[in-house]
Amino acid sequence: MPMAVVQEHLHQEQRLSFWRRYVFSMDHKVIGIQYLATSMGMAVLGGTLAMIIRLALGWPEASGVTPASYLGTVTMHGTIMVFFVLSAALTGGFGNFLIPLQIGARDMAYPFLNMASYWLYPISIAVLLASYFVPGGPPISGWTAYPPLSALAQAGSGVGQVLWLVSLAILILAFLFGSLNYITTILQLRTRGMSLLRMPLTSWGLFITSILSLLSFPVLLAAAIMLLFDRAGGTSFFLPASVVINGVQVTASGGDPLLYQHLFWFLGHPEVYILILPAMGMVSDILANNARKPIFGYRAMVLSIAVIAFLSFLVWGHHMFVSGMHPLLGTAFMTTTLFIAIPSAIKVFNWLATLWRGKLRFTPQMLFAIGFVSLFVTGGLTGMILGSPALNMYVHDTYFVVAHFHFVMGSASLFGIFAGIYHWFPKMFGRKMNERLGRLHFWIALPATYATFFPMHFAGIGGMMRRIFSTQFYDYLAGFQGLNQFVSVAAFVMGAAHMLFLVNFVWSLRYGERAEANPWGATSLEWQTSSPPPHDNFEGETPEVHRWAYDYSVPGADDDFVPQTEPEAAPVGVPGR
Ligand code: HEM
Ligand SMILES: [Cu+2]
Repeated sequence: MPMAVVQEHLHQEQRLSFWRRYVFSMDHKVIGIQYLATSMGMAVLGGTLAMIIRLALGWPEASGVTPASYLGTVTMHGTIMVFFVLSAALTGGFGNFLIPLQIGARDMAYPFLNMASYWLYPISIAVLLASYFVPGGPPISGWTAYPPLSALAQAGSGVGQVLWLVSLAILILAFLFGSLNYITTILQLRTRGMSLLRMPLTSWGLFITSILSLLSFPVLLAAAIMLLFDRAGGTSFFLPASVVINGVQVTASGGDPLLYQHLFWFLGHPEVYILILPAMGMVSDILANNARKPIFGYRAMVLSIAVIAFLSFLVWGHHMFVSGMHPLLGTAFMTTTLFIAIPSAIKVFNWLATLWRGKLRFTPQMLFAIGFVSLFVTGGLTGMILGSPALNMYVHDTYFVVAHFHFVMGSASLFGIFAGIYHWFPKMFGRKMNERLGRLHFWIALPATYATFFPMHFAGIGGMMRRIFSTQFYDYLAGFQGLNQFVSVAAFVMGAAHMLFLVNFVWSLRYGERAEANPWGATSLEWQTSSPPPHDNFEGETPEVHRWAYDYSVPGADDDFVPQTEPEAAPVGVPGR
């Protein structure tokens, strides 16, 4: 863009009304913060539901929860956490805020589409929450919405399930708009010198995630629309010819509920990686920055993100081992599933090698990034057990699975988000978060997270199934009451720790220590502009890139980091980067 045009653009921006600047903004930074703030609100809601679940499992009579309301609570908790908190915060929040800044662009490729993407999100929230106010209340079929339960009004809740499906369809559109934008922006708008293999791993994680979203979410969209037809339009894509509900036979022209499971998990498994790859990228950058060392094995990191993404399309059947699948097919899905352990292990090895003999700085973001690695490993190990059909049969649909995915997805991704917020808060708001409170948050949250989710493995091996309201209905589970009460108390402590984070966030917005442009001594482009950055990110002229993003502690350099904008004459850490 010629200078005159830029000036004119900036001038126009200054004239924009409050509404166009902060509410219906097309600035990727504002949209990123809007996504983040909204997802934090949803996290409070999803967290409150989690506390209700734990209250019911610990003290069923005293909690006031009924079996029917319990199922609604579990469904809303899972749906909110997976789609409305983790997906929205990672791709909507960090994706928007960071991608243009890290690749040296002035904004996204399609700013209007970006604004539309954000505004679909609160609309989908409104539709979802409306299910609390309709006859029959919220849906009860879980975050996976398996038919026939979700397809038959006789079996589940009423309008609530329809609202759930509509809400998800709207949210998927929002995510599709976002992914299209991110992919185009990364492919087309990188600044001079920013080759793909010079991009920070955060941008790589977000880039590959966008490709995953674009290829997998449409499948769920199709499944949701077909399910909507089954439920409200008289079709029977997923309805068996005959089911008996409460002693009454319900007939349909005959479809296949298993078809839905295939469609769901064809999205569902990539979705779990949609929630972990951006966190992996951010954690890589935060570890390198706080160890003052280049990331170990950059190319291997990029490659393993890509391989994980590719394999994630070939493993969905591991969610369906017990659905009557042919043993040979089960073996095939086992093989692809266990293959994912290889790139995952490469990443873990590289993170540890990055820390090895670094000058470690234990900032809150560093602690949460290390916590992420720990939680990912703990959850990944049980993934290997679940990926083997012979072992899976025994623990499928028990609390063992709940433990697995709360470690690997729930907690690890959440820790990645915390690390990201502590790290990029100064860039977003021009102030730092309180470090002491941040460290306290971590040192309560990590042990509480382990205390909450680790014992669930034992409950699962003992046969406690998912989504049951109380262990008291089954003699063989009665012995698990103590364990469940322990878990509930740990969960309350964990919830309280995260409240500390919220207090810190809000307090720091006003009273946090003022941050300069580059408070962490970081190399990537977003740190080479003011905090917060101006409307066009780089004051008219986009920066030129001369090296990769990991020149930390380069021998012979004046400082212990060399920004990506520094010309070649300065020492280069790894030649050719
Ligand atoms: C080494 C990597 C992994 C392996 C081998 C693995 C394997 C499995 C298997 C076999 C199941 C099905 C268990 C059953 O229902 O009987 C499962 C469930 C699950 N996994 Fe993983 N997993 C891995 C990593 C991940 C990651 C990275 C995430 C998320 C970020 C994740 C999230 C989930 C979720 C959400 C479920 C349960 C879904 C449900 O039934 O509601 N997994 N995993
Ligand atoms: Cu999976």
